[in-house]
Amino acid sequence: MPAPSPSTSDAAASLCILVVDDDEAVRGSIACHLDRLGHRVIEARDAVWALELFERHRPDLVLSDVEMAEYDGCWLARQVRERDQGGWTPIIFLSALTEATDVAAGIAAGADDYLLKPVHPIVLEAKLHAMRRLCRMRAQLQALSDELQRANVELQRLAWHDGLTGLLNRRGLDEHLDAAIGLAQRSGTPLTIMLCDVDHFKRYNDALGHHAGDDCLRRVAALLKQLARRPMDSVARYGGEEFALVLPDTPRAGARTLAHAITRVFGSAALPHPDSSVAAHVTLSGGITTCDPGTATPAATLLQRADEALYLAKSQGRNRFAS
Ligand code: GH3
Ligand code: MG
Ligand code: MG
Ligand code: MG
Ligand code: MG
Repeated sequence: MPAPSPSTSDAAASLCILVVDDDEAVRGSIACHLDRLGHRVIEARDAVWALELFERHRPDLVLSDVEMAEYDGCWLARQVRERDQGGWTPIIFLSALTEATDVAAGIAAGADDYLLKPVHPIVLEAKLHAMRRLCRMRAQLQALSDELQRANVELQRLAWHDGLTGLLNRRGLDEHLDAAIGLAQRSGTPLTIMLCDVDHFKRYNDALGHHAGDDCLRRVAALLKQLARRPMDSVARYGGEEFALVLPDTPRAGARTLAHAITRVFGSAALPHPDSSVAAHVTLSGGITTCDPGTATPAATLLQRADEALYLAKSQGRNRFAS
């Protein structure tokens, strides 16, 4: 009866197979058979040498004897599994030990299959195909899991960022602010929060339309990003036309300097505003609060203080910062 042939895709690629046996005749005969099937064979007559070859060639599969002088096949399987982290090299034991406990010990050591010697070439070939199929499924699972991980990263980016401006959104700000407060406490440095609100933005929309309003918010976001440009600074879209700046290691004087810079840059960037009571260009009002080193202030309290200061800046005439 002819041997059942495996599917063509299973039979297609040749494998690199590490054959380990202290009996030269057995090893030679297996190697010869695998060679005839078109596989690349590397041979070792003891477990230590096999491990060396494993690390050097990273074979697709290990076919190993169990009983060998000094270190046995179980030792080899354990070493291979330790070095296989994140991957999986199939290991098939070929052994003359027939006790059920020998089989169990071989599998426990890390082997995927355990065949009794002498193994029929057709059985060996069928086992190779089964292992190859498992490896392919494993690779597919790995690819799926990588894709899932990438999708999760993208999902988190979307969940934390604002679609219009690309800045952190409110949820991203909350996460970020908690981390910044913790870091400020641990490092004993002052943390400043600034809330900026576009003045008379409703009138801007009414005069130029919502599309122009969106463009304006993108320009405002880009300018704020340029101004708060230290790697640890972050800028978020807090709400419609409100932005929050989280400025680690920034004392009150540093915050005032940045506030002046913001007012100056918006004056010189001259985003025209056709209907503002403040200036002929887009202006911002801002509220500043600084958390002194060593004080533990919750995020909600800091945001509330910044909001109160912003309200003050608005009531004092806009286009200014208050703290
Ligand atoms: P104030 O100087 O007191 O801040 O006045 P204001 O008009 O800026 O404030 P108000 O809260 O009355 O109006 C905010 C406006 O911002 C109204 C709203 O339509 C607009 N807005 C909020 N989000 C967006 C957005 O994503 N795109 C556009 N184009 N407009 C937005
Ligand atoms: Mg042996
Ligand atoms: Mg507002
Ligand atoms: Mg406003
Ligand atoms: Mg308002």
